[in-house]
Amino acid sequence: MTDDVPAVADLLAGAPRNWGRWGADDEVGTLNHLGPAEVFAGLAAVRSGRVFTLQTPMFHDHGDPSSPARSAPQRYMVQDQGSWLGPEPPDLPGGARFADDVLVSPLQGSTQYDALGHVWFDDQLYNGYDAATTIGGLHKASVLPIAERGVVGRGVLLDLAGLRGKRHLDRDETFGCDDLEAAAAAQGVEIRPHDVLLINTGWLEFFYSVPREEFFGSSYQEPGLVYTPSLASWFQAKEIANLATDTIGNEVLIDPRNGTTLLVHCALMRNLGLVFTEICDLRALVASCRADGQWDFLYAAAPLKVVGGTGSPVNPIVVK
Ligand code: UVW
Repeated sequence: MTDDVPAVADLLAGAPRNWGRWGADDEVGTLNHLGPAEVFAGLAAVRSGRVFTLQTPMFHDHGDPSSPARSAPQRYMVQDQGSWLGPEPPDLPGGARFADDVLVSPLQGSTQYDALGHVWFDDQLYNGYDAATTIGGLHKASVLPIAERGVVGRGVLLDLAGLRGKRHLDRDETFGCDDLEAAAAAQGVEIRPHDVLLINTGWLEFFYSVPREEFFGSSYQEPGLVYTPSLASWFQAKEIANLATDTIGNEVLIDPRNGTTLLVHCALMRNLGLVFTEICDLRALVASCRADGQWDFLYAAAPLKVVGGTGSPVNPIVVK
């Protein structure tokens, strides 16, 4: 550990936790807030039936906005018409043909759900699970129970870029729960218990407007939530079921005040069991909400059932 960077454990001493709240075996945390009543709350927010999909396109000409710290997703063809034009065509009698390809990608390589065991400190994951249970795949708090459950509820979009009158927030620009409340008030939307909270920083708008190299720069930083004790208390008291943003980490990755990394993940994901969705392409949804003033909707997402997975690519669906 770098000498002048404080320990996350010290910064979060006494911070709120939801460990044990949903039982000693719980692996889905705040998704426990979602049930039939929340599905109906989401359905009640549907007014026009207009559908939005929130995954960023994979292998877009512009590149993928996934973390430069991870290997880039790859896709390659293993069979196409060229296979039949070559010297050893596949043996497929009758004239039918098919194309196949292979995807190799970090599970965090696109818009994604994080498993609750994705980030930890002090050798303990969410709900007190031993960090040794991550070895060889997450044996506890993997993405599988999240995927098996599915996520459906009322979503609310908070337009932080709009609140600050910017196309996108700046690198290192932070916000907290007071700003979330201010955005909701400015937009005239109510944040209700058990909502799925989506936050627009405009960061993907920025990604697609500049060359990828310029976006990531030599040392990558992004705007986002910054930890304060009141932030953790706010999320716990509001009983937010799922946090989704248009950035890679849902937080300012390196805390500009103390140099720690992933402090919000530790406080909200590890301590509270708050489920994170990252790199959401909110551009079309933001444009629509700004135009019609409707900031709540039905939100649904089905991450992939990856046994032991630390996360899963996902294409969340919003219906307004
Ligand atoms: C890390 O950066 C470790 O994770 P995430 O993809 O959740 O931001």
